[in-house]
Amino acid sequence: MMSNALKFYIDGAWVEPAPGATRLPVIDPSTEEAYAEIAIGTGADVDRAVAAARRAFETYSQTSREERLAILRRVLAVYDRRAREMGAAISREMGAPLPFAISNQAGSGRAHLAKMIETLENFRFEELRGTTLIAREPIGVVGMITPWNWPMNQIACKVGPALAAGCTMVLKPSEIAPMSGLLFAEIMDEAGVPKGVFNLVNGDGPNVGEAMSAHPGIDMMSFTGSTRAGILIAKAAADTIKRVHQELGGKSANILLPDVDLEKAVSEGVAECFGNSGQSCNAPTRMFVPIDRHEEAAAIAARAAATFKVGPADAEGTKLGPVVSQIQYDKIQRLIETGIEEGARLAAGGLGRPDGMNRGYFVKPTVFADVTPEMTIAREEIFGPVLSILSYRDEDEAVALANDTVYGLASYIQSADLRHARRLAARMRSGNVYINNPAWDTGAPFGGYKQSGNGREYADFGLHEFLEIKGIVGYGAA
Ligand code: TXE
Repeated sequence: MMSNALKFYIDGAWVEPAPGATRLPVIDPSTEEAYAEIAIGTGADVDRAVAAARRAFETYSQTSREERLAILRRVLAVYDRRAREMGAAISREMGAPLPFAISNQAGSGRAHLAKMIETLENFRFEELRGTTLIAREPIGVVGMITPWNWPMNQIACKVGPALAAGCTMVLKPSEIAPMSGLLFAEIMDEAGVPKGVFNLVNGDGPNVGEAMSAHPGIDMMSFTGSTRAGILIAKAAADTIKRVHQELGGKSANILLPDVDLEKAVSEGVAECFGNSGQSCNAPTRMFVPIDRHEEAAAIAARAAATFKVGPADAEGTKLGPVVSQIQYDKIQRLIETGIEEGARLAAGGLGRPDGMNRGYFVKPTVFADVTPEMTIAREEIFGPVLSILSYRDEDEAVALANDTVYGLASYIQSADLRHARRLAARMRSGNVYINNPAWDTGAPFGGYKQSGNGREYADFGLHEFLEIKGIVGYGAA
């Protein structure tokens, strides 16, 4: 068991929380058993972490590209050495099947760190336009609040660019899945990141998260999580005019054009939707199929869903682990119930746990057919292994329905004709479009239109978020 779980990492040391902290059990979603405890801090811990980060900013902001590269390379080396441990920590805290947690969850953190090293090697911080120098400088102290669904993906895609930019930071990982964040702090420590540059405080949203968002010593908030919390963070941040980067919820459409191999496109669509037990902000949860192929698509999706073996995260052969918590389990059940009540047809799965499983937050892989655009399940983010199949009559209708959502994180297009897919991509009101389910690209900007957030993460797009721009006019005068 991790010895630092009840501590915070502040100013280069593991410290006891300030008086007033409480404790929160960490629950294994596969068993519903508490296997660790963390401390839930208060505003006093935030104050202390921010003070350390502010002091460190004085020197860290002045470091050279080479110094920052050396730090990032050391972080990556330690991260790689502890990658299996990281995968195991993520698997246990949020329920992802162990092999997936190692390769995809821990692996995504590695990929971001490696990409940031490459990005920093080539990044232009300064450019001269006429006599004006445009200088990109670190924004200052960054507050980071991250969720439980892709914990290391989110932490690495914020910490990596912040380090590269010359920022210092205070991270509050999700209190639901905090063990990977604690392990990450150990990695930062072992890698010799200068003291005060990276600080970690555990806590909940209403206290620690709010204190960070409102803190005058924090120059920017970078948040990934629900739209609900994103709004609260932006409001709390408003009085200090800090920059707020938000990566929020989604309800992504997947348009299957009539020319696709339906068997392949539907099965892949199910897999994309159910991956990580449906707990990805960009999951394609609304599948749009031509109206005359609806029955066929529903049958294929039901067959595909049946191949998703549900099981504990550490069991051999598990394809679908539990969802993260009782709260999420209840939310998903409520939405499945609403889907049935509003008249959608269950093609696979449904209410309750899979047969024979009575402990653990296990949800049946569920497919709804005959879903119409106004139904709750077609509008609200479910965040579980639940797919909705909708129909369209012609392409204009497909585009209109796909865009008819408050969210705008991602869209998916399936077509045998790449040129056709490209034309359609231009009509999607979302920050990402995926054509024919491509491999993950850490170089593609990631972020949302509309209520899915603002700002972009990954590679140089992520790095820009943590920079201020200074125009020095007359710099190049003769
Ligand atoms: O998220 P929260 P929850 C969506 C998904 C899910 C729903 C609820 O639909 O079903 O959100 O999940 C911190 N000030 N996503 O309730 O609350 C919190 O401590 C500052 C999509 O678990 O947003 C945690 O660190 N911080 C999403 C983080 O926000 C606050 C990933 C995320 O928790 C806060 C997760 C506050 N007032 C959920 N309230 C994605 N974009 O991928 C909470 N937090």
